Formats: sequence, structure tokens, C-alpha cells
Amino acid sequence: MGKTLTEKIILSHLIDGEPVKGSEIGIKIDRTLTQDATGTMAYLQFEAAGIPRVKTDLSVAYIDHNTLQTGFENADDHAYIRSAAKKFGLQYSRPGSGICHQVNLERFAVPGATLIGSDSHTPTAGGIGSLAFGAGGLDVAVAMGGGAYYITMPRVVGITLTGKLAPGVSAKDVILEVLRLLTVKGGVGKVIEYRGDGVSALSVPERAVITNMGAELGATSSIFPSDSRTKDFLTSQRRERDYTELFADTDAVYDEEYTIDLSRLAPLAACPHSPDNIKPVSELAGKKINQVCIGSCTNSSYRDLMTVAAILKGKTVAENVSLTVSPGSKQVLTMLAANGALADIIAAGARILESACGPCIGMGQSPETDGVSLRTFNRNFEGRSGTKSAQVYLVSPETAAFSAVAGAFAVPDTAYEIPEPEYFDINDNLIAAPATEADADTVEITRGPNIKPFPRNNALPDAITADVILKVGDNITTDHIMPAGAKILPLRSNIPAISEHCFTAVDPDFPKRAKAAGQGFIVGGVNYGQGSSREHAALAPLYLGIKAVVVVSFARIHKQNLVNNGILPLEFQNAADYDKIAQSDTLQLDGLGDLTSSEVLTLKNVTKGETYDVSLDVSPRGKKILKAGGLLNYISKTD
Ligand code: MIC
Ligand code: SF4
Repeated sequence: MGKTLTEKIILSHLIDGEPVKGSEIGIKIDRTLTQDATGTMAYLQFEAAGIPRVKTDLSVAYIDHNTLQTGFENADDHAYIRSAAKKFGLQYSRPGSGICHQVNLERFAVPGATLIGSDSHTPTAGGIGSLAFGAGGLDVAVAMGGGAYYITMPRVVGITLTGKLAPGVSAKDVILEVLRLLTVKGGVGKVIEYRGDGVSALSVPERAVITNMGAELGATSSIFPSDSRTKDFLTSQRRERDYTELFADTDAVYDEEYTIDLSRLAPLAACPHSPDNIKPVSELAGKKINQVCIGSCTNSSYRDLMTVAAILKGKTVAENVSLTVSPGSKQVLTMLAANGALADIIAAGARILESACGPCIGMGQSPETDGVSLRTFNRNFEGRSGTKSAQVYLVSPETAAFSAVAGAFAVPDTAYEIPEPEYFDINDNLIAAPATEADADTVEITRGPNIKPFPRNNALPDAITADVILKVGDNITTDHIMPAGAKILPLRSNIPAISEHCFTAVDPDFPKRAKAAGQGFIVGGVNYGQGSSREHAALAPLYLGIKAVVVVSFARIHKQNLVNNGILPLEFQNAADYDKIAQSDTLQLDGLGDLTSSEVLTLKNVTKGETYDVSLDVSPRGKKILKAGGLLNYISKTD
């Protein structure tokens, strides 16, 4: 039987477990990346694991999230990460170099390699044929130390692309169509593999738009084959030596299959407040808008911004609209500056931001009250923009630019041929090399006063009796659990301080209540923890005394982060039991000492006198981690 591309890469990296769908496997990780908002924690954890030097083929530390330095905190994090990278053997992508996923695609990513990154959009590299995963900082720390990365052997979804996109329609519309088809939980436990004749109509940066937003499907990863277009891209980045051809076998068997005829797609928008709330832009046409933000790791490539420049050339942004443009990398910005496209964008009235995440993570540019904001980004969760009442729509660069000029939603219908450059402008001067192994001892780690130790859990007790500190509904995002934005992100290295903001978007009193209770449970609905890989969504609840999270279902990365930090992730066997528990009910779990053999636990509701079956759907290794009180305790025990 033929193999999918995903299976081929997994099999060539398998170091633990049997490749049977649904069971846990450990794979060798060739490369890692971190960004600054999760990086400090990852390097603190790496330090705590006591490993002197990274053991991967390549590890890169990027600075791209916390670049709005309103106090010393973010700059201190940068200094810490810079010194850790130097000492431990990582490349350091300095602020100004660009957004991690864009720079990785341009300068580092290779077909067939495995990559994990402490950022949920790491699968962007699937656009070039890497098998890449978003992960918590601890998993990245372990992989940097040469340890395996553990995932559930995924199911593979084959999406066959046929035809060619119509004028005004672009890669963003393809992934919005996939989101419409599969929803924000449709990718859980799956890798989305693209194939078919339509693939060759898409360049690597266009493919990367699609793999980037596989994160919004909850997918484990997304991947394209590596073909002549991949070779062209690598050659134009002067990296032809990194090319290998990679395809699924023609008789590969997929667990689910879909076909999308690219020629039938129209411009789409993800409406507030979920990336799968899809409507055709034509249905929104004429609706007044207040803000347009172009950029992010989804849509800030040379191709995207050249298209935007072509649309804006000679026009003026509507008076009621504030337009921001953040180029994805120094490479993109330099090329736009050199060929005059940047001047066209500026002349039209765009506000140029640095090459960083910026407004995507609420680092400035929050919309006005009730503002309608069109963004080329990947997430439109309520409040993520920094304005709770804002209505954020996710659109393509074409729709964004057309609408910015019109002052209202407008359907792009013109084709702009943007030739791929024969050679990109290559200048890696903002990628700093590490110290040699011989010199590493002389490098001092710089630790500013905001960098506090992270909390460590204790071994799991035999029983837990505690109150439900918070009950929440379906699709709770990590932005609900641990909000980001310009005010809170500077506290990423200070868990006691950031914990004061945990869940405050949902319930401002949560941190106070949790601390007063000393220990507690959280109860939630479907797809709990969707969105980012931020470990802080587990570390802050841990610090506040949360012992177990009982939900209808979890998003993959967050569930792993809970396990890694020794918090029990439990799922109702009968979803209807969710309704029977009220906030502040007292719950009790017994028999935790016998965790290795138990799949299903009995959760007692002491207040109501009821019991519910809850499953602990984690691998035997996951159970050992939980018993030890987290991954770091587990590793130090097994060492
Ligand atoms: C995001 O897009 O939500 C982030 C900010 O990039 C996160 C990482 C973080 O919270 O630092 C992600 O996607 O994992
Ligand atoms: Fe940065 Fe936004 Fe991409 Fe996250 S989704 S890495 S915040 S640009």
C-alpha cells in the first residue's frame, strides 16, 4: 500500500512507538524554533534540564512578538534570549529580521525535515514540505536537548486541489474554504496533506498561507509536496542545495478526502469571532469598515505585499479607514523599498509598521470601539485585537487592499501578475551565530529583574477534592485563558505577575478566587484550549492551583501543555454531564495513585451527590509525566 507524504516523513524519523493511527509515537526532531513571547520560558526550561548545548541540526531563536517595548521587560527578554542562544548553540534572529515563520520559510526551512516550534503556526513550513508542529516550550526544550517529540500518530486528510484561482482570489481564500468545510476542530488529530494538479499553480509562499492556517483547523500539521515550484523558490533564495523532491505515493491511502476546484472559489471572509465563520465577501460588500491591517505570518510575503502595492498604486486609502502594513521580513521590506512598491503603499496612506507580529497579537493598533477591522491575519478571537467590541474579519491581501480604498467591504476582481523574483535579496546580517562550543563557557546569561523562575508541580496526589473555580463554554481559546496584547505580553517571563490576568477576559475575579481556594478545577466544553501553543495557558493555572481541567474535548497543543505541567486533562465520557456541574460545586477524584492502569476515572460531585465518568485519554508515558508532576520532573527522574 502506498504512503502519504506525512507517513513517509514520520517513518523516516520514528524513534519510539508503533506507527498505528491513534497511538503515541516519538519522532526525531531535526530543527526547532522559538519566538520571544514563548522563548524565555523554553530557554529557562532548557537551562533547568541541565543540557549544555542544543543537539538538533539547527535551532533558531526569533524576536518578533514582543517588539513594542513600553518598559524594560521585553528588551530584557530579548537580552536573555540573545545570551541563551549564544551560549547554547542557537542562531539568533534579531528584532527587525522578521516574523519567525516568514524568515524560517525564506532562509531555513527544508523539505522532508521535522521541525517543532513554540508557536502554533510553525506548520507554515509545510508549504515547503517540512513536517512541522506547534508545541509548548517544554517540548521544544526537550527536542533541543535531542529528545523525541511525542504525538499521536495522525490520521491523514488528503485535499486535492484542481484548477487555477480566478482573478482576485488567492491562497487565503483556499484555506478559508477549508475552514468552512472542516471547522476549527475539524483538524484535531490529523495532518492535512495537499495534492493534485492545482498544487503546481501555487508558489511556496502561497502554499505557506494555507499550511499556516491549518493551525486554525486544530490540525497537528499541514503539508504540501516538494516539487519544481519548491525548487524554484529554494533556488531564488540561493538554497537550491536544500531541495529534495517529495511526493505521496500515487496509491497512498487517506483517512478522509476532499477536492477543491480552485477556479470555483470566490473571495471569502472569516467573520467575528471565529476563523471558521465564513461568508463570501460579496455578501458583505458595501459594509463600512474602520481599519485594515495587512501582514502577520499568514500574509506578509513579497508576493502578498507586491499585490497590495499594485492595488494601492495611485489611490488613496478611504478617509474612514486606518491602513497598517507590516512586512513579514527584512527581506520583503528591503525588496519593496528597492523596487518602489513601498513608495506606492506609503503614497496611498498606509501606516508602515516594523517587520513583526504587531497588531496580530494586540501589540498596538487596537481598533476603535465597535470598529470593523479587516485583517489578513489568521485569528479573529473576541478581544484579541485589544478592543473587546471590535468586529474583526479575516480576509486576503486582495480583499484588504480593495476594501481599504473603497472604505467598505469590496470584492477584488482584478488579476495582478506578480512575477516571482529570480533571486530574492539575501542578507542574513541580522541572524547572529552562536559561540563555538569551546567559547560557550565564557558567555554569561543576562537575566533581567522581570525574569522569574517558572512554577514546578508536585507529584500527583492519590486524591483531589476541590471546588470548580470556573465553568466556561465551548471553543475557549488560549487568548481567553491567558490573554496577550501590549499590556500583558511583557509579563510572559514572570508567571506570578501574568497569572493575575489569567481568564480575566472571561471572569475578572478568577485569579483572586483561585488563589483564595488554594486548589481547584476548571470545567469547559468542546475544543477547550484552541489557538496558540502558549504554555502560559497551563503555567498560570498551575501557579493558581488548578489541579484538573474537565471538558468535553481539548485542542491538541493545550492538552499536551497541561500534561507537561502536571495538570490532569479529563474529558466527559458523556457530554451531557457537562451541564450537571455548576461553578463552585465541590468535585472529588480518587484512585489517582493507580493512574497507570486507568483510562476512565470516576469524578464525584460532592455538592450534588452525583458521579460522572471522565476519561484520561493520554498515553502511558503521559500518565507517568502526570504522576511525576510534569515533564521536567519526569525527565529528571528518568535521567
Ligand atoms: C498567536 O498567534 O497566538 C501567538 C502569539 O503567536 C501564539 C504564541 C504565543 O502566545 O506566544 C501561538 O500561536 O502559539
Ligand atoms: Fe505572530 Fe500573529 Fe503569526 Fe502568532 S499568528 S506568530 S502573533 S503573526
